[in-house]
Amino acid sequence: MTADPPARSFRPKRSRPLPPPAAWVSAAVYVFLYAPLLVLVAFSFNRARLAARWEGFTLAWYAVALRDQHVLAALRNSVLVALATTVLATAAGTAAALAFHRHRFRAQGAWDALVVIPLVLPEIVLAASLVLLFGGLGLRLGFATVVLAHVAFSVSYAIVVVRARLAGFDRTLEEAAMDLGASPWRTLRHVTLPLIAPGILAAALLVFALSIDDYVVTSFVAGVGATTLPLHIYSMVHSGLSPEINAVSTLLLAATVLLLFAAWRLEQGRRAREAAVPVALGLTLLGLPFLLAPGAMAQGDRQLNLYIWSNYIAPETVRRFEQRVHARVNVDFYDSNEALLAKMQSGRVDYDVVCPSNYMVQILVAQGLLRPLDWSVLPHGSNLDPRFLARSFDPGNRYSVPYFWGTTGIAYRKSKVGTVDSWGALWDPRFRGRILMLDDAREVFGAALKWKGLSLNATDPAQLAAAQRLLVAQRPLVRAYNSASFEDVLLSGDVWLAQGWNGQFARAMAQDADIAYAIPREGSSLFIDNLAIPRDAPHPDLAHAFVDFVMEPEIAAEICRTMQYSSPNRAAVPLLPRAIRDNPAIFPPEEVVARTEAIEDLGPATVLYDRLWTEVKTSR
Ligand code: N2P
Repeated sequence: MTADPPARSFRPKRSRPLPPPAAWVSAAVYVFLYAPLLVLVAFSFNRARLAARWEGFTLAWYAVALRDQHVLAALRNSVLVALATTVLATAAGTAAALAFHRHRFRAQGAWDALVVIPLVLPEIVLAASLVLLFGGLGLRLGFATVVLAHVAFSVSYAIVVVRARLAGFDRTLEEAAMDLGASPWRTLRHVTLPLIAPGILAAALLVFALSIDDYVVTSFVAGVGATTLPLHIYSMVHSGLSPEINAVSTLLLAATVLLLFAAWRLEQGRRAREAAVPVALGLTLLGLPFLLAPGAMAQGDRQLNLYIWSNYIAPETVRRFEQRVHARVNVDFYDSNEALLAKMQSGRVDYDVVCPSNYMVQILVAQGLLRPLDWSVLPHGSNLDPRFLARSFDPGNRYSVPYFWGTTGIAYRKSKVGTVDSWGALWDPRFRGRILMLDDAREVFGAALKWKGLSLNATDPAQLAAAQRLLVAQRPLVRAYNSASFEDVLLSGDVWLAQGWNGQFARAMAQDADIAYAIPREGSSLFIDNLAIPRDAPHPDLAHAFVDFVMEPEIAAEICRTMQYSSPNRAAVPLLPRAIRDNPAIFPPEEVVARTEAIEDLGPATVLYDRLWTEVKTSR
């Protein structure tokens, strides 16, 4: 008889206190690991709308989150995906672990390695390969692909955990059962499985926790209607940080911690009963969406899937449309035309309305990815300003209607940099580490080209090489390349000069008088971003209804007022407050517009831009 099971014999008998320096370092590591989470939890109880300052305790954000149908639907999707993943991955993992335990395969070492590689494989690689695989198989991205992908990345964990349990398993018990006449199946059911049950349960809980909060893989394989909570939280971040996100994140955190705690107890060899309380609590938290919104899934039959630039539509506008047509709107966001193109080219997404910029309309049309509009159901099109119609990228507006237009320029902190009127300011070494550039090949090259008096549609390799040299030289000055929240980084004071798009800067200026916006004297880019309907849109009628809706003067005015990009809707302009109508950052005077240039589709030269841009970003 041995006193200790082998797994425990490594443990020191008594715990000895750490020597002080080690204790300090350990403490610092724990603070580093957990301080952000504690801040998030604390701020989920903060009364203030803008999370930065403590203004007193409230539970209101939890109430807001638990009433938000979108949050509940996303949470419900997450739970369903995690449950399905848990069942599949745990079953497959257990079977594999048993096979490994019973048989020695030829080249066993290689098989062992193949099982653990997915644990260390960069998630992004797995994500990209799954998209390719699903595309090749002709699978439509949705709930099923998310589950398959989650099984793919979590099954290894299940195998490893169950195998660990099997390592201490006494095979003679199985042999005894068989000697006494039990069939292999009976032996499995009555001897093997009960003995390794804690391991299986631990594996199941781990798989559940991994699946419920996965972002990277899910974002690749989700498609419309399968938005999970992590994806939804990320999209909420795009339309402005709110304490509601902290509340939802805290709930998710609590559920995950409880389940992991239960898994850990089981792994320690505790009996299943001892893990019951944390499991029950964790599952109750995750069950909230089913209790609170029993109908959330069912109302999915009439829905519109909108894929649009971040900071381009306010939640209240979306809600207004939902109420008007009694349908649900799923909104996903992107921050570059190229991201939109990649999604559309994957060919298996169900978006009904998208928002490409001028040159991207042309590319999408050329690739046959857009559906001609039915102008007979777009009566409010007459409100549009003819200056933005019939442009070269879509001469007869067969495929697109202008939604916003605007400029790319520089916003800056006056108190730190004085006045700015040239792209050259973004190369000023005095502002090292205080400069932000868009994360956008065409815009960033555009800035360098314009600064040197060239066209931002240059295709001459020598000119592009010169622009690349400038950008490589600028790289050490650049704090970040960011197309999503460039105005926030300016507001926070981390950055003093930012290249970016006018609307978000106009909103920042309204919050902080020290911020100014300049369209450099060398000229800049002008964009017209348009609504269009993808060729395979599943709900073209609702899509047309939405496109017409946003062209109504009141709605167009609301969109312009809330997002502060420039409206191409002639009838909306008089409805805007003076502060917006007369703001030159939003509606620049004619002479400024005259020195802008639109980004155009450059055909084959695009590849050159992509290559040069990747080199800039990876240069040191
Ligand atoms: C909105 C970005 C504006 C789009 N986040 C520029 N085409």
